[in-house]
Amino acid sequence: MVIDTDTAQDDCIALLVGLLDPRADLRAITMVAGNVGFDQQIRNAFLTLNAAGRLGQVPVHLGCRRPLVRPWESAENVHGDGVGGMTMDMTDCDPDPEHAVDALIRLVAESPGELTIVCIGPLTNIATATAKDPTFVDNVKALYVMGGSNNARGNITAAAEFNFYVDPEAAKTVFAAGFTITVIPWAPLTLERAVFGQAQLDEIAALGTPLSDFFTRVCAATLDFDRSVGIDGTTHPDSLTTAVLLHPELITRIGRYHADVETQGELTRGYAAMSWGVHGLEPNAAVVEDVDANAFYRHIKALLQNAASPTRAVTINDFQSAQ
Ligand SMILES: [Ca+2]
Repeated sequence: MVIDTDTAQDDCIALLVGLLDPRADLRAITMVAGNVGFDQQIRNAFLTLNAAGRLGQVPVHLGCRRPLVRPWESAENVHGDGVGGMTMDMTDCDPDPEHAVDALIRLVAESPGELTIVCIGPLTNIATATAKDPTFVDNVKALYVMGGSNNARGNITAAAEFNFYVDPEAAKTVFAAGFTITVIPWAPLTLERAVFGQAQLDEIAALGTPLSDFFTRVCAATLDFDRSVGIDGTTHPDSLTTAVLLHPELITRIGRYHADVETQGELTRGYAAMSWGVHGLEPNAAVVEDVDANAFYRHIKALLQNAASPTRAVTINDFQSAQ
């Protein structure tokens, strides 16, 4: 797999899944504009590689620094810096010189039909690769897309989930392009099945491993924000997206939909219109409707018990909480 990410909070945990799950073979990390400042996202990716003890082993390619046609909007009010104030010496933490879009095109061309791209940020890089190389769509095995809500509430607006809201034109392009797509939506799935409450967070903290400390730190700002908006725990849509690719048995219900994304709406920019088969539209995506929440939590907890330890010392600085 390749993980296309706007690295902050749960993106970091998704990268840990890609780096540490025995079933995973993570070939590259590609960066896209999204959650927090682009350069901060790069640092967050290297901090995560360090936490997994994999620094220097997986290339980080830098992609599009803004959405296709709109100014970038951040979720820094949700995530702070995305890593709870952690910093480390970034000497020799150099991104790969190849642009993320070119890397995606090359990697799937080298192994046609074999690589899945886990898309856990806005879809700008994927849409750009689709436009740049007409063979890209056919060379990709599948996209696992975290985004949108399944005819349910958004998070950045009433109608829209963040990834699709930030670059709705990219999301619309990707759904129309002919990929094999599995969607992991924000609502209701993430809100009902991928929130870790206080008892689970306490269990994770009690593991006492470097990775459990990393998890707690990375999720700190988002936990404050979630509680301020009535979500009683930390949210894990990106790590769920990565986990269901590797462990499809986590999925307990999935449906075929025609998914499209609103780009023009007065109140609904980025809304994911997911038509469930009665409107005469050909399905273009499988949408995960339910998962085994306990099994997902146990999967993440087991991952954090991993003995991996950081190769570089990490400093924890004061960080701006979402509150
Ligand atoms: Ca993300």
